[in-house]
Amino acid sequence: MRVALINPRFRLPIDTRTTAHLGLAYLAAVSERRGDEVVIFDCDVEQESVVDFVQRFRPHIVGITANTPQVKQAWRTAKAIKEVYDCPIVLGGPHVSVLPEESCEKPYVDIVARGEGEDTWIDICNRLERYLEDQPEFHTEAFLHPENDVFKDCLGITYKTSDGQIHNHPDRPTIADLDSLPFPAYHLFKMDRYTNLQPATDHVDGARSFSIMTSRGCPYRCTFCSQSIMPIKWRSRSPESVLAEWRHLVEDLGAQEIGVLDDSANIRVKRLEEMANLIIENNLNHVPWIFVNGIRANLASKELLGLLKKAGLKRTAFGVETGDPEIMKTIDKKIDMDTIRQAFANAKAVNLETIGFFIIGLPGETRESMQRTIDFAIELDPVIANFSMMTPYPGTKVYEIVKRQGRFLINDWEDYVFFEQQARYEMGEMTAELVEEMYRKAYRRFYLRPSPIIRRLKTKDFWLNLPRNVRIALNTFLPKKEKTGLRKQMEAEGAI
Ligand code: B12
Ligand code: SF4
Repeated sequence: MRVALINPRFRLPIDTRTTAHLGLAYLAAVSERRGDEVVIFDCDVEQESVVDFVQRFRPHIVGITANTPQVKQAWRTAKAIKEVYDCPIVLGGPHVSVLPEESCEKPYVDIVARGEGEDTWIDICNRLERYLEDQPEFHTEAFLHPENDVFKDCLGITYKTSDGQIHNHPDRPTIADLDSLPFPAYHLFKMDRYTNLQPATDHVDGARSFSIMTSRGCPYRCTFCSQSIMPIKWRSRSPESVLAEWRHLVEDLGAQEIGVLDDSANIRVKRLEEMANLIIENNLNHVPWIFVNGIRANLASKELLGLLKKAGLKRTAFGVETGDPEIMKTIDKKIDMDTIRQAFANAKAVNLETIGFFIIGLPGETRESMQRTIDFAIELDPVIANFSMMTPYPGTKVYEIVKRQGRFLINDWEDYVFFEQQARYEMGEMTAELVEEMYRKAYRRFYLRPSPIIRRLKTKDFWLNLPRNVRIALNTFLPKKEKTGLRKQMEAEGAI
């Protein structure tokens, strides 16, 4: 079959980096293994319109990915396609996994695949192919007719039959053996149109920067995190499987930098040690790599980090979240400040660069607690401090807390991004003004110190991408107008 996998256009208000979508790369790989002709159409880098593409390629099925800020664009994309061309349209990804009915209610969305997608996607494609075997012409309406019952027993989907009924099938078990998955289909991306995900190496173009996932899911349940509600339990690949992909990235694709995207890569320390030893023994440690997401600080001993450094690790991130011990207890991170201090000290002792992820505006915060977060960031002094505006994603505990005790200042999924200066909710004494002030202060206090400025000015990337970097700096440091317009409009609509 001809299969189209689409990343809907969604550029963040800040000038974010553009990278190949690993979820689509996996779906494409399993489709190719099924024998399909696959095109990944990433609207962020394509010049052709998605409608022109679909009319030209005439896919038998279209899959569209959607996180929360992307979902409306996913709907627009689905609508535009359905208006000119009839085929089943399937949505997947973090947002629709949590709110499947919301998308299925749209007349132009047929199926939502929840959670991990590979097996569900192949199951859907197999059923479609069987159906098409004796159909001269395809009509969604006939395909999804309740009498056909094409999706009977198909796990992990929410879908709409042509009588308008929405059916919610049970979750699909997660893939038990991650080693059974093929490598992500990077050959289907126009790699030269991407940037590197999180530059650790000074100036590597996107065509030479790849992502890898060595484990999936996360056993923790932090109150603010979307990952904690994905129906995905923590599983890992064998060190041998990771090594084989690592070799492929370095030797076949010419990777000059690798980003490890795991949510919690160091849950099983022994596995990571074996992985590191294999990378060293196979002389693949000359390519620098980074932990893009936080690794668990409680499992980051000096010995482990030293070994990873030998294996080529250049930088690691830690999810610190807050500098306030009381707030820390409320977010279910299951970590304390001294453990975090020790993890940063361990990383620095073995000469690893560090990133700290911090959140401003968690439920219950005060001016003092947010100040403690800023002070803690300065004390830890990572190379990159990433302050996010607390954004309550649907399904998370924080979302429920705000719904009960606070008031949202956003009612549009497209605003669910966390690097903007606008507060996303208010609660008790935590006003938007206060959170926005502290958010700006965090960036100013952290970055307008001599050491981060000198560090940045010394990079080649800074000078090569000067206009972009100046734009980001201005966006970050200059105060923006408060969203009074939106608030007024929402008040008028009775939304807050
Ligand atoms: C790398 C990453 C990024 C990168 C690159 C994104 C990219 N091009 O893929 C960058 C830094 C750009 C990024 C940005 C953002 N990200 Co991000 N990101 C991630 C991260 C860490 C890994 C993504 C990944 O590759 N996963 C691995 C693949 C295999 O999983 P997947 O993409 O989810 O796909 C699987 C399933 O979801 C499903 N599936 C997905 N799409 C489809 C489509 C179909 C048809 C089907 C059948 C199935 C299916 O099947 C796939 C295979 O199993 C995730 C956390 C995570 N562990 O997933 C957060 C995550 C996806 N990001 C998140 C967020 C919030 C953002 C931002 C909004 C943050 C911001 N700046 O405000 C932006 C949005 C940017 C944008 N333009 O869309 C949230 C999403 C929450 C939500 N409710 O939507 C996550 C879950 C992090 C979290 N813990 O909260 N992100
Ligand atoms: S923040 Fe990190 S540790 Fe917590 S649930 Fe999310 S991925 Fe897991």
